[in-house]
Amino acid sequence: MSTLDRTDELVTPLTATAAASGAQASASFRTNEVYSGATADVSTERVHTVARAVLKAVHAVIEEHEVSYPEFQAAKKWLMDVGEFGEWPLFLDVFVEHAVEEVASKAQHGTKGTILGPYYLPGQAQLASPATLPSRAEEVGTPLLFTGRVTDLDGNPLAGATLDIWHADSDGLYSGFAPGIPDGNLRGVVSTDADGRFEIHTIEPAPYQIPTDGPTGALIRAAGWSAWRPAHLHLLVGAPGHRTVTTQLYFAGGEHLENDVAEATKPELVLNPVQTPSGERVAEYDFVLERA
Ligand code: MBD
Ligand code: FE
Repeated sequence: MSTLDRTDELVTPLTATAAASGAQASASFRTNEVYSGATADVSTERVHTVARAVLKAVHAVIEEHEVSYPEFQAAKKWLMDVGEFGEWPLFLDVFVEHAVEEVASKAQHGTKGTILGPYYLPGQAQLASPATLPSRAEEVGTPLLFTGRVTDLDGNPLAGATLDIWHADSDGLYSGFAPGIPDGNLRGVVSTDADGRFEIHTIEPAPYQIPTDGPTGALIRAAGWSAWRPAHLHLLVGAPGHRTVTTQLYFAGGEHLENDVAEATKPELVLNPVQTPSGERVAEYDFVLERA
């Protein structure tokens, strides 16, 4: 495992660093309600059962692979680095959250969910449909019209449903977590019209690469894994009286779709955008919400 120099500058203006985005993601995790459960009251019995099972699994790996003292100490250093770089939200959402989501989704109906990830921020601009997400005057990227309907399980339109949408820019960077991008860029909360329809104008995001200058990137490099997620839109889709769906939508034919490092793709969550004469690509998707 490669060694990381913790004395690297923590924040270089206008350069995205693992430590800076990790600090933002950690602060967001601690303050934003969407991650609540962080304060969940868990019984002694349950902590005993799950924590003991985790430790037993670790012991089994050490025994099976005859992990040595130097390897144990290198792993300890790496775990300390993940904490110091604020990369626990990133690491856990990339490598673990999909398993938790798969358990949760067993009892769910309607549009498939997938992982939330570390880059959600609440309180974005409220926009009526048709809407255009806030973007920079110089925003680069293929124009995208994302459109569709929100209905209940019986196909009845849900007027006043909300799509809380956020996505990376054409460099794969998120506002609020990378320097030099205005707050709220490529984020918004869009309400459906009387027929449950929405129209959202934005640009196509680029694939996302795990930061290469932090401990998560170091592990990925040391293990020879891919550091990429396919391009995606993040969404929280909700309506009064209905369960909010946390999901992501991907792009057919896009890079990394078959080997998402976060294992968060599902065949039902792939958009098939069509080219229009104006140069804008149009992607349609209908959401189905179950009652809360
Ligand atoms: C992302 O953009 C993301 O969506 C997830 C789940 C993890 C890391 C970065
Ligand atoms: Fe993402």
